[in-house]
Amino acid sequence: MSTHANHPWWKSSVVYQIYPRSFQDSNGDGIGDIPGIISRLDYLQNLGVDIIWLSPCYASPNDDNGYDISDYRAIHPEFGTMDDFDALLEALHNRRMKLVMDLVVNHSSDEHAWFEESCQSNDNPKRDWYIWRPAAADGGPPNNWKSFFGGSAWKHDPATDEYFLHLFTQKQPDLNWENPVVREAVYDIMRFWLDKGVDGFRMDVISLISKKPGLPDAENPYDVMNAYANGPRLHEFLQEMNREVIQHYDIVTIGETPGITTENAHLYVGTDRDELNMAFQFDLMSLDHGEGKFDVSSWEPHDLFDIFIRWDKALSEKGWNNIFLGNHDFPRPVSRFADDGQYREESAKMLAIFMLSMRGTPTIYQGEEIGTPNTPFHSIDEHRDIETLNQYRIHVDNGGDPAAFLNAANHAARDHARTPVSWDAGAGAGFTEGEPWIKLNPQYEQINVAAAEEDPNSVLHFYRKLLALRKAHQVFSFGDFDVLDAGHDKVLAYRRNYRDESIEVWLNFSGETVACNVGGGESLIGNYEAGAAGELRAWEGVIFNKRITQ
Ligand code: TEU
Ligand code: CA
Repeated sequence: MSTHANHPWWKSSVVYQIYPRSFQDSNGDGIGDIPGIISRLDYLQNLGVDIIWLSPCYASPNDDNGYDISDYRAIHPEFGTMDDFDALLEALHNRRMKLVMDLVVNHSSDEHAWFEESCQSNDNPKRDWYIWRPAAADGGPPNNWKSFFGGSAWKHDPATDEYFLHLFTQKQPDLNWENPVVREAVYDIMRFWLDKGVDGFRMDVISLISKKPGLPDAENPYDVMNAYANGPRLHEFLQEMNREVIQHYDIVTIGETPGITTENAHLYVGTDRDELNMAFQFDLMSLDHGEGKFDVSSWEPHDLFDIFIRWDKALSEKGWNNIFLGNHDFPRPVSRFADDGQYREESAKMLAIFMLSMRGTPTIYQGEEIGTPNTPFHSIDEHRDIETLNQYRIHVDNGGDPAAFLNAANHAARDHARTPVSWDAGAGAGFTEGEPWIKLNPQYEQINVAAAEEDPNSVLHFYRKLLALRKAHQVFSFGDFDVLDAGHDKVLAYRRNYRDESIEVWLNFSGETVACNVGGGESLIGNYEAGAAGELRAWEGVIFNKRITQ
């Protein structure tokens, strides 16, 4: 294995995200859990990933599936015990793998003891831990801010006759980061997990923690990605967090950052900033959004290419990119960006080549490695996500057509990513022996891990080969990224160079054979047998060896 002198470990790592509710159930209650994860560690190790990012597994009333935390130091009993957690961490470390936890501290649950105390009276010691304001002059909410999930961002508390701020659901009150005692409490939580040995944090909506002084009306309150992000004290808080906690551990920090742009991103992840290591961009999320995400608009492949090209330019020299095509908030990449029908396998492999041949740290979301497609939802009752349920109600209350909403949700809903991993063709898809908490992907009898293991040409085996290739050659993680003149607007081509290594990547984002400038040469990996120069077949992806020592 090559060494990576002068590069921190997380730059040459590949992350795999686990959404614990939907990964593997071990006790038949239909809900994924930590013992279930432990039972699949051989699979993850054989896949070739290095870091597991675990979505929240803390105590939570599950209004937003764990992104509403009622005790930051406890494991949700549905997921197991603290002993189970410790066993998971140890089992990962024994495999020389790492564990990144989700840190959700823009808000807590309204069932957190801090908030319960904060509600007790207008002058209790924890009142100032959250953001309380009296009604506006007209008796309504204090300002025009909107929740990310629809409706006002303020909820009235009759007992103390004030409103509290919640940028997400009503059960996710925003913490008041202006209060230094709150910040210290957050740092303590971080130390608690780091002292156990966890290897870093993915920080939920960390771009929202600093609110604009005086909480003025937003110019466009519906532009939630921008209106509430990048507050004036944000970077002061992140630098303080770095000084107080991060710099004392050898960890990775990944910001989830709505409102980040290629212009302001270096403020978060610039090597000279002492804040975070990487950040999730949101351009990819809004790629197909019209008036919001349930208004699906069309896009062209070059819109997608531009996003990755711009982000590489913005960060790769003086920061670092996180490369991803999906997560628990997105529909499935093969359905969204490629073809989940006739060319499902080819196009899923092409997307894998794309993601795993870029500069940056790639993050694979569970199920992507078998090319899992979206799940058709036939009625609102099949949906579980609070975002979809809220927006549906708002849409219908405003006289909108329910069928139109459901159609949009079949493209955009977060539940596509949250249907369980399909492990085998048995009842419960090998995910559960009970009744799953959300419907299974209806194609699980054909598209599942066991079937993919049997088929040497499967998407899964392709991921394994690509991950091994990426690990063997530093050019994948660190090489320059030079976009080539592909000669066709649905083809992306780039050259990667690092020291004495050089590769060329060609990707056809269309279901047609297209004429383009592809040359030829020795292919390191591709989703078809070697082809003719001058053309790429439907969804073809290929990496040429321009100069590599094997
Ligand atoms: O998501 C942040 C975020 O910006 C989301 O609101 C995103 O815009 C939304 O999913 C679009 O549909 C994080 C978590 O990833 C998400 O699961 C949580 O619901 C949210 O924070 C609140 O904690
Ligand atoms: Ca379970």
